[in-house]
Amino acid sequence: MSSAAPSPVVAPAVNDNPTVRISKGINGLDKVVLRDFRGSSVEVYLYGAHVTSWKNEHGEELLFVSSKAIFKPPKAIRGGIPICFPQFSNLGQLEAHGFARNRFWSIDPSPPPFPVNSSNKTYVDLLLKSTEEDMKIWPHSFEFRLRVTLGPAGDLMLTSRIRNTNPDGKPFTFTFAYHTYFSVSDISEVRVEGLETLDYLDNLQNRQRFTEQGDAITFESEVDKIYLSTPTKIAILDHEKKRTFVIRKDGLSDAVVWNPWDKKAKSMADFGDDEYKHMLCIEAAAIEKPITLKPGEEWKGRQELSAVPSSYCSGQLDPRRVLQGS
Ligand code: TA6
Repeated sequence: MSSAAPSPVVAPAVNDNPTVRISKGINGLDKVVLRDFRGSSVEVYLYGAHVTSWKNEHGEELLFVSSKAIFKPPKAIRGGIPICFPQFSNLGQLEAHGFARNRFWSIDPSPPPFPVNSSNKTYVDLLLKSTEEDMKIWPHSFEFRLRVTLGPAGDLMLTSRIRNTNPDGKPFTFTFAYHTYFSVSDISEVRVEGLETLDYLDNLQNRQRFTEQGDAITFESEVDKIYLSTPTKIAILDHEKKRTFVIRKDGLSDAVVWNPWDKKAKSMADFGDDEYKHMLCIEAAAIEKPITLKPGEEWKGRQELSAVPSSYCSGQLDPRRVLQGS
C-alpha cells in the first residue's frame, strides 16, 4: 500500500472556471463558491439562489446568517440574501416574499449575452424557470436569470434578469427585493445614511405613509419600513467594526429597512433571541411601483455591495462624500 498522502478532493469547477466551484453545503444542498486570489469569497446555494456568505480578503464574514437558520425546503434560509419574487412580503395572494427563495435553481448552461461587458470572470449564472407547480399558484411563464459576481475589489454584485415567456400574450406584474441581511457589530451603534427626509410606508402601522426626519437613521426598537424612491446609493456605518457598507442599486427604486428587535426575534423559531443585535436588513426593492412585463420583455434589477474599511468618526470617510461620490 503506497504511503503517499491521498490527494485533496477538489470541488469541480463550474464551466472550467477555477475561481467558481460547486460543492455540497449544509444538509448536502449544492452550493457554488466564488473565490478571488486576494482571499475574498462568496457562497450561493442553488436552493433559492441564496447567497449565504460574503467574506472580505481577511476572511471576515460580511453577511448575517442565523445560527438557527434552517437549510431544508420548503423553509427559506434565515439570513444572507433571500430573493423575494414574484411578491414582496404579503403584497399579494402568494406566501410571504413569493416562491423564488424556496425553489431549486440550476446553473444556467447557456446564459444570453450579459448586458455589461466585464472582464471579471468570477461569477456564476443561475436560472429559474416557471414549472407547472408554480403555474398553479402564479399562472405566468417566466425565466429568471441571476448573475452573482465577486468583483476585483471584493464587491458583491447580483444582477437579476426576469423575462415574461407567456405564450398566451398575457403580461404579468411582480414586486421584488434583495432581502439582504448585513452583519453588524451592534445595531444600537449603527447609522444608515442616504434615506434622510424620504417618504416611507411603515409596516408596523398598516403601511401608513410618513416622512423620515433629516438625520441619519439609528436603531432603538423594531423597524420595518419601505423607503420610497430612494437614491441609488445607501450607506451603513458600523463604528465598532470601522466599516461602511455601500449599497448601489439599479432598477430598484425602493429600500426596505428591517430589524425585528427582541420581541419579534423571540417569535421566530429560526432566529436566535439576541441575534437582532448583530444584523440589519437593507433591501434594494421594487415595491411601490410593481413591474409589469409583456411577453418577450425583460426587466433588470441590480445591486452592488461593497464594504469599505473605515467609520464615520474616523473622518477618513465622510458618508456624504461616499453617497455623493462615484
Ligand atoms: O422585509 C421585511 C419583512 O417583510 C418583515 O416584515 C419580516 O417579516 C421580514 O421581512 C422577514 O420575513 P420572513 O418571511 O423571511 O420571515
